[in-house]
Amino acid sequence: MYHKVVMAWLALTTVTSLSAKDWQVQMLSFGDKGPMVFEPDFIQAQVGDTVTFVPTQPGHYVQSYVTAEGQDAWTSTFNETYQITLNNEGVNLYYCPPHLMMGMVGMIQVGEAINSEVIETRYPELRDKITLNPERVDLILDNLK
Ligand SMILES: [Cu+2]
Repeated sequence: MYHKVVMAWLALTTVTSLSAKDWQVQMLSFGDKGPMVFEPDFIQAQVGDTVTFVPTQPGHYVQSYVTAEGQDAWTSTFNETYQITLNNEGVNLYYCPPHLMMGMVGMIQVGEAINSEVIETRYPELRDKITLNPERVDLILDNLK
């Protein structure tokens, strides 16, 4: 009996470690951290995972700002459920264009943050456009440290 349980557990963990994960990111006009947010706003993913942006509340879309090397840039349309596949290691920074001013920004790290210098170089230009509570977005970038 014990042997059977262990074998079942081994089979289950093997399947889990081999299968890619789909991360769900909600686009919200009001979330746990305030107005105009992606939830969660930071994901630590692995190569092969997918991310689905879900228009839980209307009026949002998602566009990449900096992508990992080899990762295609992306832009969805308003209120679209949009999925990307993470084929490359590195960090992806993205935002909701109509609400960038309000700090609607998110970040996806895939494996190691091998392009963190590119993110840090390009972030100030994005941050300059955020007028409401840019400190909230700084906290997202702190995940790189
Ligand atoms: Cu938005």
